[in-house]
Amino acid sequence: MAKIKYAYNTLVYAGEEIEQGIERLARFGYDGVEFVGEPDKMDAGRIRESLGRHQISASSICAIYTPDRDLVSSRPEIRQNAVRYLKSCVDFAKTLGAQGISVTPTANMKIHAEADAATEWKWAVESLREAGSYAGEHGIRLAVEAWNRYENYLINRLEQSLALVTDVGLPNVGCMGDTYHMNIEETDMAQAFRSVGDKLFYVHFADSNRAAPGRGHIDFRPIAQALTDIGYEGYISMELLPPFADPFGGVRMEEFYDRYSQESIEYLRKLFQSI
Ligand code: LER
Ligand code: MN
Repeated sequence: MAKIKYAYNTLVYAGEEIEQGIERLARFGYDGVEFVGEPDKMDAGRIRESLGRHQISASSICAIYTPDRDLVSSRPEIRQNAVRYLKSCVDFAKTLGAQGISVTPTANMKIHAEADAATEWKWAVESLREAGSYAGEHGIRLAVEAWNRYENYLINRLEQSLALVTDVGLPNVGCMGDTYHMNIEETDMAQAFRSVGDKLFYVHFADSNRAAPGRGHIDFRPIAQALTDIGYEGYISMELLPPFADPFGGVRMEEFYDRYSQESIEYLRKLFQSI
């Protein structure tokens, strides 16, 4: 049985002190905590101390790509700003002891290209190579996450993530799948995970409606089987978000705190034990 580790993206724990989220995840038996990538707004030293106290690790940094942090902007200063931002996330990850950072070339919710496909691809490769080299020097991995077509136009499926990762050509730059997006974009989610193989660095789990696994209509069994078969030993991080058009608006919904945190890990432990 593959040694899967479980994490939870604290992005959804809006409106509470980060220590509360760390304590909750440790209490429910999670291995890791995923942190929002806003290093300037967070006290890394305090978080590190809290992680130590609760004996839980930092799994990854969920980088936030605003329009001025766009790795494939047509404006070189914006691409540079995005690389600078990623480097600051590398420093943040290192302080917390996190292994990696999620990456999406293009800003969140950007659905139109600014140049022809070949030019944008070149910008993506260049930006990722620069950020990836810096990350590599610090022992941090970058995971290129595919997002659905309504949130992003460049990388929608794992095969595109793998193509970009191959062109970047750095050992610490790999792929990342999120079952919410994959349910929209992939023909066969389990097969998509298999085809990435050992280049799979990180995984987000959510059901079809972005609620806790088991509360929508995704069949997680073939996915768990695929992850087991490819020997995936990284984190599965729950990234659960409210059922709104703007899920990142910070709306507080009670079930996403204790209830979904507990339910998700119980559901997945039972599933992986049965594989
Ligand atoms: C965006 O939809 C996503 O899946 C996240 O991992 C980043 O916030
Ligand atoms: Mn995700």
